[in-house]
Parts: sequence; structure tokens; C-alpha cells
Amino acid sequence: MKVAIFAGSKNDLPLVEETEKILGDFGVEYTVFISSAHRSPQKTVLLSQNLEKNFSVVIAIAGLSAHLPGIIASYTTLPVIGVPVECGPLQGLDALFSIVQMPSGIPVGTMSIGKSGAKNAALFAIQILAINDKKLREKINDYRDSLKRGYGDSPY
Ligand code: RP5
Repeated sequence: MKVAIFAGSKNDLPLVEETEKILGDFGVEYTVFISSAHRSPQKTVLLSQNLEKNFSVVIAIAGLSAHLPGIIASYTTLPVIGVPVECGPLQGLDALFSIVQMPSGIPVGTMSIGKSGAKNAALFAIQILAINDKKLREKINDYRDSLKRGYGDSPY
């Protein structure tokens, strides 16, 4: 297993699917865990403490007062990528601030709110794995080429 995907609620699964699709397209193995930082804290801690046996990168998707990525990051030295869910009265701005404002010493790589963040989390995880995987790096280059073909040369 290479990528662990955490979601704070089963209601986050539509966003998880965005991440899964890209990992699947690149042939990267993953496992999905539903575990809340607040409603199932012991389960979250136990899972986080045992990640290093089977995983290389973690993606944590959570909304509202989104402590899930930070809690996981405090229990593992694997890179943790956080994705804020677009939900609740603040539409993900609360989750973005929760995830991005980690105290010095315990980093979480924070993606943008919602679908684009969920997709980029997968791509970022793949780029981390590709450091030691030439074939995966080639796939990323092919993917980037497909972006160029779709949108022309301008990054805008
Ligand atoms: C977080 O609170 C979850 O990540 C979810 O996005 C949000 C709302 O959870 P539910 O009440 O929809 O289960 O824990």
C-alpha cells in the first residue's frame, strides 16, 4: 500500500472519489479510512501511529474545524497532505485555515478547497512517490503533456 486517504466523515466521500480516480489512473495503490479527529479520536490516533508499516504518503480530507490532517501529522513523520472540504456555513474557509495554520514543527501540505484540492492532493502524492519511481515520473510527464494539449501553451 502506498497512499493512505483519510476522510473525517462518510459525507466527504464524493471528494475522496476525486482523489481515488487520479491515483487509480496512475496505478498507485491506496486505502481509504473514515475516521474523525473529534468523533473517533482514539481510532484516528491508532491508525496514524501504524501508518509507516504500509504507507508512504497520507492524504487527509476534512471539513469544518478540520483537525484531522494535523492530528495525523503529529503521530507520523510521513508527509501529510490536507484537503479542506467545501461545506458548512463558511464553505471550507474554516477548514482551510484549520489545516494551513499548523504550528512550526509539524507540517501539513495544504491543498485548495474542494475538488481541485482533492485532485491536486493525488497529484502531489504521486509526485512524492515519483522521486523514487522513474516509471511514475514518466506518467506525470505524459499527464503534463496532456494538459498542454488541452489548454495550449499558456498557463492561464
Ligand atoms: C468533519 O466535519 C468532516 O470532515 C466533515 O467534512 C465535516 C462534517 O461532518 P458530518 O457531520 O457531515 O459527518 O469531521
